Amino acid sequence: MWKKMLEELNQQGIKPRVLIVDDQPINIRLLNDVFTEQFDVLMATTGEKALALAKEQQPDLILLDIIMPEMDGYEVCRRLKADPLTEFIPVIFVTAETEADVEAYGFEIGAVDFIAKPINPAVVRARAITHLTLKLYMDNMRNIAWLDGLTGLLNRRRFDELLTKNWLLCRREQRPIALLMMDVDFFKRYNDHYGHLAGDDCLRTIASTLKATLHRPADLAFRYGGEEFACLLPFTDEKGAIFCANAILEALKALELPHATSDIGPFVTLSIGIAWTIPTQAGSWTQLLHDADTALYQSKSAGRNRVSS
Ligand code: GH3
Ligand code: MG
Ligand code: MG
Ligand code: MG
Repeated sequence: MWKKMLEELNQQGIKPRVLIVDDQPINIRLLNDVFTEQFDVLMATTGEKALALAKEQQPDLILLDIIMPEMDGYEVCRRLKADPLTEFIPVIFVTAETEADVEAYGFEIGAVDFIAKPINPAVVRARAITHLTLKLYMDNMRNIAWLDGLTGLLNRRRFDELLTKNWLLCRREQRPIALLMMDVDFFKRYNDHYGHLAGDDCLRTIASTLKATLHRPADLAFRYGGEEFACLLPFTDEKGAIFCANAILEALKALELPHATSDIGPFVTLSIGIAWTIPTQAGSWTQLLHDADTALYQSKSAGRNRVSS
């Protein structure tokens, strides 16, 4: 069953990506021979390089050696699992260390499997394909649960989860966190004038504008509800948040999307509210949400198409 799924992917011209990490080139070569035909193979001989490649190339699977000079496989695995950009990539340890407590520890820090060296090519392939398939199923599930169907942005459910998560992260590191709340101006009239399908298209265009405008990998864009959007900017203070908000308004302005019935037209515009803080032990993220809402309301009442904080 697993094997069939990989064959189907290959037939569609899709090669899943596997990252092989080992300090010994000979081991990499052996594993490469196992995967090269049906997979897109990436290789790293140090932990540092592995982490950088994983972030950049988003492999579907990582085969990880444990004993390596400088950063060992355990540390690589811990860091992969701690980073939101790599936490869902399955890690399989490939190692000559076959003691049960070593194996148990590997599972504890987030590995999905263990393969003993010297490797048996058929076993490695079978296990890799099994985990790969599970990963692809999980990706689908996460997409259904977390993405908004219309715009492809993260949805409100994911907003709630990531707001809490990033709040705690910024509190731990005593770094600022900023939130932008956005609402399309006179959007009811847009629908009334251009029709609901055109309204949907407009929301999709705004969503891609948000995505294209945010540059840091940690920045997150959401469809908060109907014609409301949010951007969560960890490690960002007021200055950074104002910069992002203005960049969003500028990018939208440059598109010149017609809105003939807007009081401040003739183009589609947004109102934005900004809030930011350095989270404290006593504080809560609900205050951030409340402050961003208040600021958004200010932008609306001050004439729309503007940023308030
Ligand atoms: P304001 O400038 O004060 O924000 O005015 P507004 O008309 O944008 O605000 P209001 O809340 O009255 O209207 C929001 C509109 O957004 C009404 C609703 O039909 C529309 N809307 C919400 N979700 C969707 C959607 O998924 N697709 C489309 N086409 N329209 C949507
Ligand atoms: Mg080694
Ligand atoms: Mg609204
Ligand atoms: Mg609106």
